[in-house]
Amino acid sequence: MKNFSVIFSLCIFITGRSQSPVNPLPSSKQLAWQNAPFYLFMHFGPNTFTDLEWGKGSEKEELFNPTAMDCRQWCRIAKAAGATGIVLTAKHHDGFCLWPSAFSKHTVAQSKWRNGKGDVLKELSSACREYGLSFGVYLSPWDRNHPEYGTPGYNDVFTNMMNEVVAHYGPLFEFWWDGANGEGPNGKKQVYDWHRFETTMRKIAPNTMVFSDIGPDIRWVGNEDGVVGSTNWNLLDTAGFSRGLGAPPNDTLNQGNINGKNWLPAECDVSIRPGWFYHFKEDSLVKSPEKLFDIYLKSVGRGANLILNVPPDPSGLISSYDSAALMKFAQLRNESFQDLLNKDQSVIYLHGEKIKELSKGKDGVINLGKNFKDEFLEIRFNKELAVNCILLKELLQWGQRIKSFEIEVYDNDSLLYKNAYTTMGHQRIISFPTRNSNRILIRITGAKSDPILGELSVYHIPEMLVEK
Ligand code: FUL
Repeated sequence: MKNFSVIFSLCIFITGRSQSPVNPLPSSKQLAWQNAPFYLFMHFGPNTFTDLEWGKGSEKEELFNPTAMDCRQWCRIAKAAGATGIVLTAKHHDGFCLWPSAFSKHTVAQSKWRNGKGDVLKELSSACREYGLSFGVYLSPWDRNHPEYGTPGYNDVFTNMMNEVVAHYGPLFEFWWDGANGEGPNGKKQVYDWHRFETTMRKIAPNTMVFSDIGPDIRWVGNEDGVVGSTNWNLLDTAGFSRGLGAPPNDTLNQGNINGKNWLPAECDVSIRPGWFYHFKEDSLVKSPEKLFDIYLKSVGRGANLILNVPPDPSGLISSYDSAALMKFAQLRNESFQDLLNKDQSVIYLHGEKIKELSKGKDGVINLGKNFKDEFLEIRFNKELAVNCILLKELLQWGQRIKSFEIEVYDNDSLLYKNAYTTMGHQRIISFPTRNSNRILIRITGAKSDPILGELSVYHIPEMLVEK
């Protein structure tokens, strides 16, 4: 299907209107991370060979023996899928380390793979560098193998492992702390020293974005379906909460807190398959490209990041089922969001006054001012166009401000479609059944302070992809 789009870059800055910040604000590393919102997750380890999701920790090291592992294949696929990085499970709950850690005897070095000389983190981090991808690490604090788990000594082990991973395979764009906290081999649960883990990470990797239920840099989204709330505040109150069982309720994580004290953007984690690890029996259950697109609209299209899990198989390769779905998913995104319908034949008006001829491809700044409720943005086309998708961006460096907005789609004076929305955030992709329209109105109906918008784009996406 031929797709159409119109991109409006708002290259104006209306002077005399304040850009004073509405706190809390994102750090520059958080903003940069939000600007690269789609990357892959890879679950790989003993479970890949035992068909389990949670290994027991007692698996023999020799089980881990991928016969044809090729991290460059993983990177080629990630790159072609339009992902910007890969986060690997360096150690899952079974405790097996995919690098030869000096702090465990349950690692690749004790396996027969590559005669005990293999190192998945080394191979993947260098392949990522070669392909221009960011590299990140998931390190499970829960460890069902380590003899010290359940004793204070294990906090040293975990801290040492973080040091090791950062020193040998960094820089890391993201570090993933799973909140799970079950029993270890001695039947005891660990009391994690989160304060120490956090200060360690800050010291050794200040530029790494650290994920957990409650940050410090990225929050969990409260489900494993890849869906953030249609109301999505980048703000969260974390005081009194902890990771794991003590985390905020899932719906709070899903929507954030309107007046939250911390800037904590959401990351949507979801697997391309039912499980996180590869299982042969799930080859036929790989999510369809259309389903992945729907997830994209409900994560990236609501201002969150999407980390999509694509688990390598026992040979150490990404299966053709997963890569085929990823390639088609990339094609759907390209078809939907890349073709410009019209570069010159549309103009944006602010409350009836023409504000700028449009130029393609550059974000601008438009401040709707204190009286925003009396204003509206109007996009006028010089002919009727088939439209069904609008992408709006709020510029977050001054804080997240917009609480609610409305869209009205007209043909001359006939109202063809109208809907109300809550947050706009980093980007909001709205889709609706196709209308032939020559003008669209955007009204900001609620905001904490002057609404500040960046890009405003109108598209015609394949009808079957309109959000359900
Ligand atoms: C969960 C884990 O228990 C799952 O195995 C998986 O790693 C998922 C991403 O996080 O907490």
